[in-house]
Amino acid sequence: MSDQTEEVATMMVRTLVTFAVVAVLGLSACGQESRPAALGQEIRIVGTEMAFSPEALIATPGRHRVVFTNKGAVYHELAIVAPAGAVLAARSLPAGATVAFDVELDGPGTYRLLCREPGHTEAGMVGKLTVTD
Ligand SMILES: [Cu+2]
Repeated sequence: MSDQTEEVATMMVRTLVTFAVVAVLGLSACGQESRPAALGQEIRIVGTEMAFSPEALIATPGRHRVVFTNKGAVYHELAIVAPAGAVLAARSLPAGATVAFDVELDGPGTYRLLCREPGHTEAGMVGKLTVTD
C-alpha cells in the first residue's frame, strides 16, 4: 500500500469507529427514557400520528423543563393534566416544530398527557406521567 492509500484506510476505520460509538450512545439514550427525570432534568416528549413517545414517563415532584417535538405530519398538542383534572400546560405545534416550557408538578400522582387536536385523544394520542418522590 502507498502511504496515501494507508492514510485513506486509516481514516475510513476511524470513521467507522465513530459511527459505532454514536450508535451505542444512541441506543443507551433510548434505554434511559423510562428512568425518573430528576429535578432540573428535561422531560423530552415526541408526538406523532397518533402517539406520544415515550407514552409513559416518571418524574419527581417540582418544576421541570419539558421539551415537546412534533415529528408528525399534522398539528399535535401536548397538554399536561394534573391528577385532579387541571390543565397545567398545553402547547400545540405544527409538524416539525419543537417547544420548551416549564411545568410545576405539585405532588405525587398520575398526570395525563393529551393531544386535544380534534379526534387525537380518541385515536389514542395519550400518555401517562407518574410523579413519585
Ligand atoms: Cu395529536
